[in-house]
Amino acid sequence: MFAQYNPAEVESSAQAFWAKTEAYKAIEKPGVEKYYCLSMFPYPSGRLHMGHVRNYTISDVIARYQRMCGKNVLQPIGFDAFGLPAENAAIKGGVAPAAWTYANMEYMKQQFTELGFAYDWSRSFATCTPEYYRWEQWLFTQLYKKGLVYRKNSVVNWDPVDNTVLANEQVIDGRGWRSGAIVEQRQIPQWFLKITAYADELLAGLTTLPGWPDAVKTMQENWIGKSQGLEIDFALCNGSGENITVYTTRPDTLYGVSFLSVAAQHPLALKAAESNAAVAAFIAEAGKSGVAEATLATTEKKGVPLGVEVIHPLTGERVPVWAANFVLMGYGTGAVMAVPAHDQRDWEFAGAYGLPRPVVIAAADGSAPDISTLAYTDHGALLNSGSFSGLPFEQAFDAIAQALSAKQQGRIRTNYRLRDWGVSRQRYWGCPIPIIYCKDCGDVAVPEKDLPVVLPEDLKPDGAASVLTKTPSFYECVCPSCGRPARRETDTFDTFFESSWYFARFACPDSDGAMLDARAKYWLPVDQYVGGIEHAVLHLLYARFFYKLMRDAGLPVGGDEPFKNLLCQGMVVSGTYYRDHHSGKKEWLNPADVDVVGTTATLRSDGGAVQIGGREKMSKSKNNGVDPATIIASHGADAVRLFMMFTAPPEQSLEWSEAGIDGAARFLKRLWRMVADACAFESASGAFERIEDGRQPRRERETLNPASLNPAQKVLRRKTHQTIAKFGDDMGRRLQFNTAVASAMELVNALQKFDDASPQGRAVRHEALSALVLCLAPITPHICHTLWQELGNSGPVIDAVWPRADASALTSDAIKLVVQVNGKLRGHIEVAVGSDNASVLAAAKADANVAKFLAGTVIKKEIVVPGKLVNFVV
Ligand code: ANZ
Ligand code: ZN
Repeated sequence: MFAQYNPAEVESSAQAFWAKTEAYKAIEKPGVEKYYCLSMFPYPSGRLHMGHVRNYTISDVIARYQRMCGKNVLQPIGFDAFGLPAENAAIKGGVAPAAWTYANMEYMKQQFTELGFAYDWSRSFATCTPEYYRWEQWLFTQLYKKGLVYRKNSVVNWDPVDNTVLANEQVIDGRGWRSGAIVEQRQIPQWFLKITAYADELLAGLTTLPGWPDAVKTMQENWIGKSQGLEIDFALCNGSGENITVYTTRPDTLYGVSFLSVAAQHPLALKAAESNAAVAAFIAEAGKSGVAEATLATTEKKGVPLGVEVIHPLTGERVPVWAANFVLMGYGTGAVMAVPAHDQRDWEFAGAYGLPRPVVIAAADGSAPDISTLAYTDHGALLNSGSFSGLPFEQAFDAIAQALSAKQQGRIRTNYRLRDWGVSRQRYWGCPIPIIYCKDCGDVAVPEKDLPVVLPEDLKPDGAASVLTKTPSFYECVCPSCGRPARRETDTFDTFFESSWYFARFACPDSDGAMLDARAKYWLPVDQYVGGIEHAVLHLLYARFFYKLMRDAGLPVGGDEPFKNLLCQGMVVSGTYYRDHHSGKKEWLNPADVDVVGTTATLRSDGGAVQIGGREKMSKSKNNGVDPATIIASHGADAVRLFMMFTAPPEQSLEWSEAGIDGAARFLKRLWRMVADACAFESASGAFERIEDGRQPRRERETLNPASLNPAQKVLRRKTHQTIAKFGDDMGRRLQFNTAVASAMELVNALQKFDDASPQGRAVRHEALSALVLCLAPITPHICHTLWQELGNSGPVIDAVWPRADASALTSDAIKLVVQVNGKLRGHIEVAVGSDNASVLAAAKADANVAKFLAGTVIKKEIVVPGKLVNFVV
């Protein structure tokens, strides 16, 4: 049994044991502290990639550590199973999306098992099952009743050839991915969730999350984008008594207004277009290009005068109104007071159309700032602003707000950049939106007793328009209110819907009387969430929003926030290799097929040279992905896991390297050998008999007696307890697993040098090996499962108690000495205080580097300066 380390054998036997004993099945235990550890669940694309492996290994290590610390751990996994790839596969290959999805899930489940992840599979589900999505339909109908759901027209990408709406990723260079037709922007009615009603709470909640990375909180804060400003009314000069209301965060610049700009879709622009061809043309052009907020700052500023004027509320001057391409209809009031001297966009616009740029804010030294090359956008004392001149920003803000409010031409307003969440998708493979359209009753939510609205799984999408719109058996229905024939909504939910609450459902996946039951109260919130930074905004914001919606629907969630601690792991990157193709394109070669020596790389198959590119995130486009399945087969899952945890701190990017994986495998082999040798030794020395037939050997060992240890034994024991302390801190508090592993490697090195067969020496070694196996168990669970048994323990290592450092062993009575050869520094050693000269000299000679310099020489003199140094004269 205890021959060579054979990862495949060790791993499959540990996995079989865990499966047989349902080792990771989580059961609610009132009174026992729970720990809910979760990774972002995968889309069932078919195969795991290294990014997945890293993500899931990190949370698995945390879950296993917490379990050994005595917590009642839940670590579930499932599949985010709706979405476009399944539909595309169905269009291409003629496979039903459901069949494709389930087959992929099976394969991925197998991969998860091979990696040894401690999942409670009894709680697993795919989000495409009616048992799951019925509850999000139910929540939607509740929100509909509360007025938190509404329908309005909104812009989509429209493919005029395929007659279908396209997702952003299906628009390539402005054309439909299948038809190649130029994509149009179309307004169609869509459903929205009023996330803006929760904007303030979503913002305030961020301050209650000390366990989240600051970067993520900042991104959410910016996305919500709260701003304090003023709405100001400018009266139209046409004597109609109408106003244009603008929103500004800089009322202090009011005297610098030289025109107003409104969005192309602003009612005033639309009205002007009726009698003004230039305005009409401008609106048509703006409609085609569509305004993405991200590109607003950089696009060329364009506009057209509307031929309308307004009156400045404080100076009474006439100000012209323009339509401008950088003003969004959906933000503020869709109208802006332009201050070209102090806003860069207005500065550019004024430059393009020859409009004045009056300066009204002073530079820091009180003089007028130079605005000849750029707008001056800092705050400062007011200039040329009537009675407000000289006031600093805050006072000017308040004074102007007051002056306008007295005239009933202005009011303070808070604005959010956050938009309501458009949840309609014109796609087949998603959760049906539970609404029925009745000619007589209007929009009717599907009553609870009729839920779920089941998505037919056997339809064949063809890429043109959602197949649901061509399936009368789906959309023909009866109005729940009046009983007359009606039509069902054929749009489905954005797939962010499913991922916004799956973590809560894991607490009670089989609850069929309610979306969540009392078990949710026990497990929620998630104690540790692990996932990619690409989800820092949308997924995490929607999940936080849903949590509050569920809370307000009276469901038993714990607290106000779903994820107590968040860890965003870094990317897995690897080298890229290519050859220049005659076509001018690069042919990317997989790193697994390339040999690299120094700075030259050759393709293994033909021996020819290849170019070395940069290190980049593993991706299909650069063909630099390494398939986890191959590496597990060649090195074992434990080596992959160890590599992932050792090579970099979790939030930094991790560079894939063959040498790194080899190193991890070598370390495990060494650990195995060391335990094997220790056990074999004890067997040979008669401490216990080794029984090969699998019965537990009798393992008697002298108990460790700390008081009786000699200096060298004390040093090793101290190292053992330092390692335990380091692991506890790194795994529990810092989540820096790489430094923990480094300390395990040091302990292995120290053990290798420890040559002491005395009974207490063996006891100290045994303690060190046991500590190593316990500490590494969360990271390399398979090998530790076997080694723990070999060390003579009866229960499985997953149920062992996390070791605690013995404080008395930590107090150092060891000191560091410098070792010299002929007066030159050659090494450092650590010895116990009070060690005699003989043992100090022995330790010095045993140091590898010192030994190198002593090899083949004759030592003429040995000098020991107690507490300081050793010098060999040769
Ligand atoms: C005058 C002004 C002077 C402005 C100045 C800025 C600097 P946040 O902070 O993001 O809320 N704005 C208002 N509505 C807009 C819209 N629909 N589309 C494009 N821009 C809009 O930004 C508020 C500022 O963005 C407002 O303050 C307004 O320009 C502009 F020296 O008003 B400001
Ligand atoms: Zn009706």
